[in-house]
Amino acid sequence: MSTAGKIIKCKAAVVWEPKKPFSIVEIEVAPPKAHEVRIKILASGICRSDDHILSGAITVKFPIILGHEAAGVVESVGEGVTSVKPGDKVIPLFLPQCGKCSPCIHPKGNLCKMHDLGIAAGVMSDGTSRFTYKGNPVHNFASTSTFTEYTVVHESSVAKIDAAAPPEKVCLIGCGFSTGYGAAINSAKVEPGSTCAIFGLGGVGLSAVMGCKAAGASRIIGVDINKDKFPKAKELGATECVNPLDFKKPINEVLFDMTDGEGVDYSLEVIGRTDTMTAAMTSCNMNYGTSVIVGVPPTASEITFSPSLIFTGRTWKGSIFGGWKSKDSVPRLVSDFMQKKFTLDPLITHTMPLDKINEGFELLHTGKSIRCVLVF
Ligand code: COD
Ligand code: ZN
Ligand code: ZN
Repeated sequence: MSTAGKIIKCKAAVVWEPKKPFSIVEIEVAPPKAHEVRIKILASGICRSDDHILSGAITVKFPIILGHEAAGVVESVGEGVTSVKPGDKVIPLFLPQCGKCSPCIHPKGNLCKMHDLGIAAGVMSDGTSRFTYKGNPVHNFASTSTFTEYTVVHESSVAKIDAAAPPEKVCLIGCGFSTGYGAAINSAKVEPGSTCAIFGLGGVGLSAVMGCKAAGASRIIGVDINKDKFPKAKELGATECVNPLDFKKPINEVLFDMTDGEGVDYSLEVIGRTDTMTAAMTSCNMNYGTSVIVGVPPTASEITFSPSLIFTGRTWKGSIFGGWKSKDSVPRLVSDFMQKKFTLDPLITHTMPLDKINEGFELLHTGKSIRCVLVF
């Protein structure tokens, strides 16, 4: 029996307030309105950004359904939707691409004005949520909300992908993989023969390592305070790994020592801390080095630094979703994966059902997982 046009009751992981675990409850998911798409989620990865909400580092409105790195199948579409149809395999996009706003039109832009990052309104464009619990609204997250069996997104927040793509793997293209890989290729624009330093070797940092390798870097130095991350980083292309805790001097000085006093050509901060953002910037060559902030900064954080660090020629920039225009690029990245141009398997360390989501976050907290994928 078709569910189109009807309310769907399904299981979801709801967070009621910060620093509290997820509760698995039955929610109601309203049908998609005009230009909206209801998706049956098949797999969703657990990303550090979800944890930033739980810890309170990023502020949102509660109750909320988190999750933004998923793959699924379109269940039904609202009026006027043309880019996807029921049955299509899709990836929800936490960074939309409306195709009409100035960053969407500009060839170098990707931060579509329809995004809900930072602002965290937690509602659809008409100001309401499609989720309710016992009749009371539950907020959505990052235009996606994927820790639920069904979600509703705007048409600009969903991309159709190859029907044969394995959802439990390509879900990582919805955030972690594309963010790290694109930060190296599109944002840093890593060049062949260059030296790179990647600060933070989680799922996003390891994807940045893969991006540096694909771009032809000769030296890729992984930096992490958890040495257990080093073997995988080396498997994926890091030529050396260093633990800042093993040194008395600051890590930027260590990296200068390792590069004959030159500093690295490219550094990427993939942790989300202000101290490591500054350390990464000061680790790159003072004249032609480029440093990219990939990690999500804590809400309302600030950095104080000497302008002379930039005056000498360094470039300090940031990137969201690896600089990719999401709706155009995600299907292409999935095709590249299907053609084995890169691998996702080493990033997926754990797979479990939605019911075990709190265990999945525990693995992230204890540093035991790279990516834990929830399968539905
Ligand atoms: N020095 C060195 N390494 C450190 C330090 C430190 N002081 N502190 C932590 N680390 C290491 C950890 O040991 C860990 O290995 C790594 O840094 C961080 O990895 P994870 O697994 O916690 O995180 P990731 O890789 O899943 O994600 C990190 C980001 C910060 C990039 C994350 O927030 C993210 O996915 N951002 C995506 C960008 C974005 O735009 N998101 C918006 C979606 S809502
Ligand atoms: Zn993410
Ligand atoms: Zn746009």
